[in-house]
Amino acid sequence: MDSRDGQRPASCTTPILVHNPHLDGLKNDILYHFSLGTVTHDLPAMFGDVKFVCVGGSPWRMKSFIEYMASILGMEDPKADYPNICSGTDRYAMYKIGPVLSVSHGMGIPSISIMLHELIKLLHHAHCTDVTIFRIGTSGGIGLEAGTVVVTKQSVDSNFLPKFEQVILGKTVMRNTDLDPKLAQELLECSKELNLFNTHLGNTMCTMDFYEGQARLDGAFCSYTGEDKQEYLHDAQKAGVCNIEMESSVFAAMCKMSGLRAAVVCVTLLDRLKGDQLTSVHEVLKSYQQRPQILVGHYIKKLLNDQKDC
Ligand code: R2B
Ligand code: URA
Repeated sequence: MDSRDGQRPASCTTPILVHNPHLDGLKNDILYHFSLGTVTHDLPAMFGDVKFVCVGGSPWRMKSFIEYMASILGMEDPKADYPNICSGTDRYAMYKIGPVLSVSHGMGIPSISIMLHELIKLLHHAHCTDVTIFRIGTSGGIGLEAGTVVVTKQSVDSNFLPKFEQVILGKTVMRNTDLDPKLAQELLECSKELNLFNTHLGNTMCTMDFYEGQARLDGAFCSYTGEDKQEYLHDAQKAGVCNIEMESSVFAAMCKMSGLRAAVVCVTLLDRLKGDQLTSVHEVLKSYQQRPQILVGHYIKKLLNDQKDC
């Protein structure tokens, strides 16, 4: 890959945008859920060099991602126990190695949305430029073998529409869920180079719930039949939905508003046309969860190597 394809030329830097006139009036912007702040921490010194951010649900997985990045970038320190930068709180965990930041976001739209507000402000206060962000995670596949990686083309809602609805002052505001098509293509190329697992480009349905919201028959409540479920999932498939998860829509919307190049890379843990319960053994699920990390890790390593060669 030509580094010029992956990143903007040095002469044309893209800042991280916030759209909030009230922020200028804050003497100390407290990023409460990170336990960081603009007065208590030197954010430009701590984060000014960040070029890649990877976010994912579990704190444990985000620590293992930074350990993996350290190993593939040759930045591993056998004595280092990568410290959690947000150790003052147990809401989110954050790790950093060189230009790579890894942050957990919990489950669901409200949780990732709070994290992204503070992450975007953090990158803005740190004067970061040209940042690429990835959500790596798990999902339920539709008509795909378990373990398939899906790079999201468009994040769609439960009616298969590419939008995220945010309620502001009691009014519903529609936000666009476009992701960077070039970044998605570059990730697919990386997957071909790796040749380790199947990777698809497709739409991702983002839901508000894991059970009824994803047409499962095994929640505490269920008011529909197995046939209703199959019909809904087949309709989703016809609309180009390859997988279902719970954060991509607000992730796409917020990244677009802030000028972050963004991609969603999720592995499927099961084929929802065949069942609802996660029956694979722990080791198999763990190895599936490493696949988005391997793909994004390869992409980051390649871009950093291309830049060194320039
Ligand atoms: C995927 O997996 C989680 C639910 O198990 C949720 O955070 C998601 O998007
Ligand atoms: N995550 C989801 O949101 N759904 C699944 O089916 C599996 C993982």
